[in-house]
Amino acid sequence: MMLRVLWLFAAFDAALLLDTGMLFPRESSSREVKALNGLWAFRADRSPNRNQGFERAWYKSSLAETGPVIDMPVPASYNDITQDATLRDFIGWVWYEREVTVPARWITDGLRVVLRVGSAHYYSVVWVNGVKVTEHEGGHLPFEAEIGTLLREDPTMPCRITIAVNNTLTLQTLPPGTIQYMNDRTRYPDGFFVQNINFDFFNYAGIHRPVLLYTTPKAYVDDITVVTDFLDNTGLVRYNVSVQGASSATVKVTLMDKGGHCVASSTEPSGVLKVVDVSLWWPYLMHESPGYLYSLEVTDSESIDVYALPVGIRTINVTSTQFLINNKPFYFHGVNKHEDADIRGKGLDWPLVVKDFNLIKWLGANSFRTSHYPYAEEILQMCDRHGIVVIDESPGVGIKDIRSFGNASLTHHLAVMDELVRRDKNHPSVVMWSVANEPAAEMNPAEYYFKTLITHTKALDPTRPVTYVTYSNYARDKGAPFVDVICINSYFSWYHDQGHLEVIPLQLNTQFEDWYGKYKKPIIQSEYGADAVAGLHNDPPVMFTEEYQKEVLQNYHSVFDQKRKKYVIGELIWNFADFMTTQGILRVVGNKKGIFTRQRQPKAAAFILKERYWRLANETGTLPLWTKYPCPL
Ligand code: GCB
Repeated sequence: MMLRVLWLFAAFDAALLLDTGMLFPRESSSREVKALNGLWAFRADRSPNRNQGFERAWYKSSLAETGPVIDMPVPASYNDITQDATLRDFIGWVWYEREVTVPARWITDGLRVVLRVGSAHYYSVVWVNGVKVTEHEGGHLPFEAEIGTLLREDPTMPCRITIAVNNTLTLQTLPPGTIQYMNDRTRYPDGFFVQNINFDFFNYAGIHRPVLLYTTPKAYVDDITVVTDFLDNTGLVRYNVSVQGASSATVKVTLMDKGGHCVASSTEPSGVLKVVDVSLWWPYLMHESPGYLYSLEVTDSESIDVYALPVGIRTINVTSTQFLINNKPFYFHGVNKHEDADIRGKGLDWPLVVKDFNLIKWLGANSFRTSHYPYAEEILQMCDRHGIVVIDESPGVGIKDIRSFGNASLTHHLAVMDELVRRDKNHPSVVMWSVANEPAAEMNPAEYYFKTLITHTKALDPTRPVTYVTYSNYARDKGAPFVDVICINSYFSWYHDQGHLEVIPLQLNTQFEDWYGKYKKPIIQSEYGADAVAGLHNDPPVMFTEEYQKEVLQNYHSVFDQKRKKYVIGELIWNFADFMTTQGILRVVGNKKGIFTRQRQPKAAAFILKERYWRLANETGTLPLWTKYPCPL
């Protein structure tokens, strides 16, 4: 037991490299949250250099005074909201604005008032009443600014929030991209340019996640980190709390079970809580009651601020052939997703989120990868509660150009990993970090790049394995020596050997034997699949029909079944649902490799996978009680 506790302490020292917190805003007896979702005024800066908004300081007055504005819902991508193709494909600065009146007590009571943007794609600048309060590089992750002093300057004035967002990608952004000007005036009009990207999803832009105002007292809980373990029946919750603005560093922490009973408590800012008769956090289909969450209630010494963090107690370990959750082998039978839907693009949408979880559970899937960027925190909270296991991926997708392996790129990538780990470190559902998808890992600079990135991520969080997802040749992959788990994408009989389904078993077998033979690490088939246009049929199968997609899957499955007894620890279908991409001759109104359509209706492949996943669950897990009764989900 003592050794375990020491190990937990060691884990923490490294995690403390992150200094300020990014706790999800939660209401409590000391905190209020006000959502600024709904309609905002919106204006795209269509000036030739896209810079008129800054030159004329659009943030200094109401946006409507600067020129024509339209209604824009938040959260949502702006691209598919209007009938205007030039706004759909717009590149450059767009401006959002709305006014908000805050309760007088927020000002008179001397509270901290924080403005938080869940995510905006890609570069954002924020002003409050014309004063710049923050800027942030990168989509997919939250950023904040404390704005209380600005509100106090004139409490009678409604507060005007202006957010400028720019979706321009460069060789140093994540994902990378380039702007290409077309200078041949016989073929392109003056000023014509395109944005080139190396990733296969539509580059949706705008304010994608909720914008919130929240309050805390002046002395407040800034960050909490938990790392969990257990020994026999005793759970161990090693925690570290940082409080800002208080004279004394003492805190009160109380761990409550689901029934609201206190199971452990302490008055130290860091320590280990022991939980007798622990209820562990288990994945869906691995236990009768998956997703068990305790609540860690934290207050500062004077009980002025109160924050409650959900905590799942579980362990993760990786051997050369297995992925262990709570010391039991876990087999990923899951999906890759996208944040993507009709009209709202990448905007967070609760009906869609809940529908997707119902489909995941219907399918018998126990996991997903957040391909190819961090998903909304609200989605990870659902995973915690439902026991859906997550491989949490950074936006490191499309790193193909050698200039994207330079110092500036690496520095930004390290900063993004800091932000990602800081945001998601406490989610029990998150079991592994993926630092990138399909980088050009055969290039020489990839070795230093991935060694640095993976070492850094492990220092941030020594409790979770780290991987990146590869598509390169096993012998030339420069980053594979540094990962804990090998994740491989392959598309046999799709991007090559078209129409030859019969080559899949041989090629897949070779793939697994080569990679395992060289690295002796467990392998996840992190992508495989085929496009199928829903309703298109042909037998014998032909590419793009539902029959072909089905047979691709079945051919892969026969090999998975041999190898999962050895070192293959998971299979994730590409993709959960059809999704939008840029236009191109390989895409039929988007990528059609979904087993569900974009509107979430099943194709034939969904039933194949459902049958398989439930069979795997029956073999490897414990089905929840409700599956034993004729009770529909
Ligand atoms: C891949 C990529 C994914 C693509 C997929 C495809 O390897 O990781 O982003 O969408 O292939 O369908 O080509």
